[in-house]
Amino acid sequence: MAPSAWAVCCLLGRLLLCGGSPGPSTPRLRLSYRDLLSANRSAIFLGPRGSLDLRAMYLDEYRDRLFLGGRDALYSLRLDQTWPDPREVLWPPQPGQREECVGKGRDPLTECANFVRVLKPHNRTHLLACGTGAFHPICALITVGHRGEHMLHLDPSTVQGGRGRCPHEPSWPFASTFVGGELYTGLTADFLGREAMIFRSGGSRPALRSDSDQSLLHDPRFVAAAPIPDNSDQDNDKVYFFFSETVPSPDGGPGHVIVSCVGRVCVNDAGGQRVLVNKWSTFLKARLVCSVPGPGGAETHFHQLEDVFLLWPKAGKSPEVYALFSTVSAVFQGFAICVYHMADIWEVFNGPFAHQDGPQHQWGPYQGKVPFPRPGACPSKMTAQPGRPFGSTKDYPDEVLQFARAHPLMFQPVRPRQGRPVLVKTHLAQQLHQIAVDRVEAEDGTYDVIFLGTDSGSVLKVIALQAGGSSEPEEVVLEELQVFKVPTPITEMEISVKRQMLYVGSRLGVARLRLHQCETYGSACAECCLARDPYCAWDGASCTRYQPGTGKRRSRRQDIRHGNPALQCLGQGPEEEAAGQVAATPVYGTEHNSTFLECQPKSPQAAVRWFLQRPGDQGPDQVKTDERILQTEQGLLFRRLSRLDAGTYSCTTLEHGFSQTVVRLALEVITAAQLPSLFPREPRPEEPPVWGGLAPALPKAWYKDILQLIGFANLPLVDEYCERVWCRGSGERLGASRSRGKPAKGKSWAGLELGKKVKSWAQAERNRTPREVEAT
Ligand SMILES: *[C@@H]1O[C@H](CO)[C@@H](O)[C@H](O)[C@H]1NC(C)=O
Ligand SMILES: *[C@@H]1O[C@H](CO)[C@@H](O)[C@H](O)[C@H]1NC(C)=O
Ligand SMILES: CC(=O)N[C@H]1CO[C@H](CO)[C@@H](O)[C@@H]1O
Repeated sequence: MAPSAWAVCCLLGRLLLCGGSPGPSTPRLRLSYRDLLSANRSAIFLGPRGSLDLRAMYLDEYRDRLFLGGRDALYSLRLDQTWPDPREVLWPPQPGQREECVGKGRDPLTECANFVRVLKPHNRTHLLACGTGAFHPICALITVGHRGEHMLHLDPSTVQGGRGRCPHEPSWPFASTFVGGELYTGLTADFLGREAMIFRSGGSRPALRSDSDQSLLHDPRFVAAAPIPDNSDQDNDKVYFFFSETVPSPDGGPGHVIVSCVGRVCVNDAGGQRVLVNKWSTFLKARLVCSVPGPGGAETHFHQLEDVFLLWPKAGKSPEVYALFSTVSAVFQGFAICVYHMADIWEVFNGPFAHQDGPQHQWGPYQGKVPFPRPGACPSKMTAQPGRPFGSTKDYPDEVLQFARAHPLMFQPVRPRQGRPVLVKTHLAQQLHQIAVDRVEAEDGTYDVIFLGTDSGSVLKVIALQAGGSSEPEEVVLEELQVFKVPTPITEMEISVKRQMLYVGSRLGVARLRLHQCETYGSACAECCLARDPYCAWDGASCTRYQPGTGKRRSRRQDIRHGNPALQCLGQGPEEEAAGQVAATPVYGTEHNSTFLECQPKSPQAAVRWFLQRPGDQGPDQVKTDERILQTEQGLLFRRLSRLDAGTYSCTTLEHGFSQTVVRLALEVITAAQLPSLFPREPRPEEPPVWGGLAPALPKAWYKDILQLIGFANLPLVDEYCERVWCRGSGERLGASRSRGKPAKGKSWAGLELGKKVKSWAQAERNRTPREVEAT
C-alpha cells in the first residue's frame, strides 16, 4: 500500500517543529535500543516467556550471580557471561490460594499469583525468598550453591508463612533488608493494605513490630531500608528506613500533604518489658527536606520520595544518601536529587523531639526534661555503665518507653548538602523512578555519575557540576540510553562497580548495561573531549576508559568541567586538518519544489550552522533562513527551490566554542526544463498528484527515507504536528490546505525530496523491468 501523502506531510511537520535550540538537559548522546544491543553496550534477559513480571532483583557480587523474582518464578543468571544458561525455578502460590484470591474479587492475572518481592542472602548456600502467594505471603529457602556453582533449587519443605516479611500486594512500595540473620521490612502487612509497620523476623529472637496503637506511620510508602553503623561500636548499629507519608496538613488546615522521612531502629532493640512488648522501643523518624528557593522567598518542595541510593565511600564508614524526589502540583511537575550526609541525619536525631500539647496545637520542640537513656538510643556501653544498668531495651524504664511512644518524630528536618538539590529536572517528557550513583575519578577531579531510570524504559546518565560559590549546579546529561525496546517504567537498578555494569530491571525483564563505552563518542580527540564523560579520556589515539594513576598521564586528554577541545586537543590527531575539508557530496533538487539537506550531528547539544559557498563567490556565507528556507533539527529544508540556491552547503556544529564541519553537500538544481528527460513517467490518473509529477513508485522510497530520518518511534506524534503545520502560516502553505485528512485535489504538494537519492533512483528506475516496478 502506498503511504498517503498526508502521512508524509505529517512527517514533514515533525521535521519542521523539532527545530530550535537544544535545552541544557538535552543529552549529549542518545542511543536507541538497537544501538545499545548492536554495540554490546547492553544485553537483555526477558525469560523464557518473553516477560518476567519482575518484582525483585538481588545482585550477588560474591557469587557473581544476579537473582530475579518474577511472577510464580525465580531466576539465576551468571554475571561473568551474557546470560548463557539462566536457571529457572517455578514457584506458584500454595495449593488453593490462587482460587481463594480470585474468589475474594482480586484480579487473577495481576494479583492472584506468587509475585516474588524478597530475595536476600540467608547464608553461604541459601537465599531467602518471599512472595505474595496470591495475597497469602509465603517464604522459602532457595539453594543456590557455593561460589562457583550455578544451581537454583527450591525445597518445598522450607515453604512457610510470610506474613510481615512480604506484602500481600504485588506493586505497593515495599522495602526490606537482611541484617544478622534477620529480615527487616517496611510494609503493610495485611490483606487490605492498611496495617503499615516496620517488622523484624527470622532470627532466634521474637519478632518485633511497630506499635499500631500509636500512629507512628501515616500511610507510608517505603522506598529503601539499609543497615548503617553509627560508629565502630556495633551496639549502636541501626537500620534506616526511607519512606514518604501522607499526613494531615501541618497548618491545621483541611486535607493532607505528602512528606518524606528517614526512620531508624536499633539492631539490638528487643522491645519493652511491660510497655511496648515485642514492639520497637527505639524507633525515631525525621523529615527529609528537599526544596529550592523560589522568587520572593517561597520554597518549591519536592515531597514524594521516589528512590534512595546509598553511596558508600571507599574509605570511611558512613554513606552519602542520594535521594530522588518528585513533586506533582497543579502548576508544576518536577524531580530533584538531594544528597544527605549521615552526620546531618545524626545531628537531627540527637536534637530536640517534636512535641504537640494537643491535637489542635502547633508542633514545637520538646523543652522538658528528656529521660535517660535518651529515647531512641541503643543499649550500649554508654547505657550499661555502673549505676545505669540498661543492658537491653527491656531494662529501659517505662518512662523512657512512654516518651519514645509519644515522641517518635524529631523537631528539626534533615536538610540536604548545601541546602538545596544537586539536580532539579522540570518539564521532562518522562518520569524518573530509580537512581544509582558511581563515584568516578577523572583527570580534573572526582565526579558522581548519576544514573536515572525513567518510566519509558530508558536510563539517563548525568553529572552535576558544582560551579564555585553559590551559583546553581550545571547539569550535564551525558547519555540517554533506551534500554528496553518498549516504554516501560524502570523499577530496579543495581550498580556493580567491580564489573562496571548497571543492572536495570523493569516488569519485562532485566538488562545488563555497561556504565561507559568510550568509543561511542567518536574517533577524534575533540569528540571525546566534548563528551565530558568522566569515565572517558583521549589517550592519544582513541577515546578510552580513563584509568586514574596509570602511566602515560600527560597524553591523557579530558576536560569534564569545561569540555574544551580547543585546549585539550591541540595537535591530537588528523581531524583538525580534515575539518572544513570534508568532501562535498553531490545532491540534486528540482526547481520550484522542496528539497531537504540532511545533517544530524552526533550531539543534540551542538548548535548547527549552515554555510553556502556559491560558485564564483568569494567565501562561504551563513545561510539565511526565512519562510522559504527552514532550519530543522534534521537538516535544511527548502520549501521551494530556486536556481540561485545551487552551491556547496556546509553543515557545521558549534559546541563549547569548538566548531566542526559535519557534512558538505554540493546542491545542483535541476531546472524545470530538464525535468521531463529525467522523469518521463506520468502519474496514473487515480493517484493524487502529490508527488509533484514523480513516478508512483517513488513515494515508497521517499517514505522509507523519511521514516528513517525521523524514527518509527515518533510516528504517533505525527498527526499532532500535522494539524499545526498544515493549518498554520499564511500565503504559501506546504502545497495544500487540509480537507478531510487529505491534501486538496489539484493543489499538488511537492513533498520532501531527499535530493541525493533522486538521481540514483531515476537511474535505477530506468533500468528496471515493468515486473519489478509492479512488485514494489
Ligand atoms: C558482542 O559480543 C558478542 C559475543 O560476546 C561478540 O560475538 C560480538 O562480536 C560483539 N560485538 C561487538 C560490536 O563488540
Ligand atoms: C544454610 O541454611 C540452610 C537452612 O537453614 C542449611 O540447611 C544449610 O546447611 C546452611 N548452609 C550453610 C553453609 O551454613
Ligand atoms: C520533480 C518534481 O517534483 N517536479 C514538480 C515540481 O513542482 C512543479 C510545480 O509545483 C511540478 O509541476 C513539477 O512536476
